[in-house]
Amino acid sequence: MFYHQATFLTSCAKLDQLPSDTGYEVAFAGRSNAGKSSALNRITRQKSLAKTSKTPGRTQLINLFTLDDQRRLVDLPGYGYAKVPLVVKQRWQKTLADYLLQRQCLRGLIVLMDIRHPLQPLDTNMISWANTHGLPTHILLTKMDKLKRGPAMNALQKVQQYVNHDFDQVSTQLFSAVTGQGLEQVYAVLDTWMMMIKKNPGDIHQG
Ligand SMILES: Nc1nc2c(ncn2[C@@H]2O[C@H](COP(=O)(O)OP(=O)(O)OP(=O)(O)O)[C@@H](O)[C@H]2O)c(=O)[nH]1
Ligand SMILES: [Mg+2]
Repeated sequence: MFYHQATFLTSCAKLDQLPSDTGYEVAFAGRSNAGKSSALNRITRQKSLAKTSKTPGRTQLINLFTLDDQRRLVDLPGYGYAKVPLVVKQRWQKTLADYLLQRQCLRGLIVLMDIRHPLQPLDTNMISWANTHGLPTHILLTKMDKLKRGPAMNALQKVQQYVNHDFDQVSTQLFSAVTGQGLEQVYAVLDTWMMMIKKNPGDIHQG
C-alpha cells in the first residue's frame, strides 16, 4: 500500500527549512485537536508517525513525511488554540499562510474539522481562503465514531450544503481515525492530487 510506506522527513519552524519545492505535497490543516496527526497516522497506518496529543497545540512545526521521492504529506500546525500567547499564534499563522501561498508543489489541502463542532470561523476562513487561491480542498469531518449514524449524516449534509453554496473545488466526507471509516475516500482524493495513476486496477490499494 503506497501510503503505508511514509517515513518522517523533517520538521520546519521556518519556510527556508523546507525541502526543495518539487513534486507533490498534500497538507493537513485544521483547528488544534481536530485530529490532523491522528488522521495522518491512520492513513499511513503508523501508530506514531505524527505525534498526537490530548493537549491541543501539540503540532507546532510543519512536519513533512515522505511517500516517495516525489510525494510528501504535510502536518500543519493547528490553528485556533486559545492558550497560546498571541505573538506565538501570530507567528504560526504567518508561517502557515506563507507556506500555503508560496509552496508551488502543494496540490491540495485537507481541512479537518471535529464533526461535533464543524465550520467555526477559522475553518470557514481557511476554506474560503484556499478557494480564493484556487487550492483544491477536501474536508474531513473527523471523529465520526463519536456520533451515531443519523447525527453524523446530518452534520455531513449541513457542511456539504454550506460548501456547495459558496465554493468550487471543495468536497466533504466523514472520517474516523479510530475505526478507519472513510479511509478509501481519502486515498482516492490523495491519489488524484498526487497523480497516482493506477496501472492495473487494485495495484495501489492492496494491503
Ligand atoms: N474518538 C476519536 N478521537 C480522535 C479521532 N481523531 C483524533 N482523536 C483524538 O483527538 C485528540 C487530538 O488528536 P490529534 O490528532 O493530536 O489532533 P491535531 O489536530 O493533530 O492537534 P494539534 O496537533 O494540536 O493541532 C487526541 O486525543 C486523539 O486521540 C477520531 O477519529 N476519533
Ligand atoms: Mg497534531
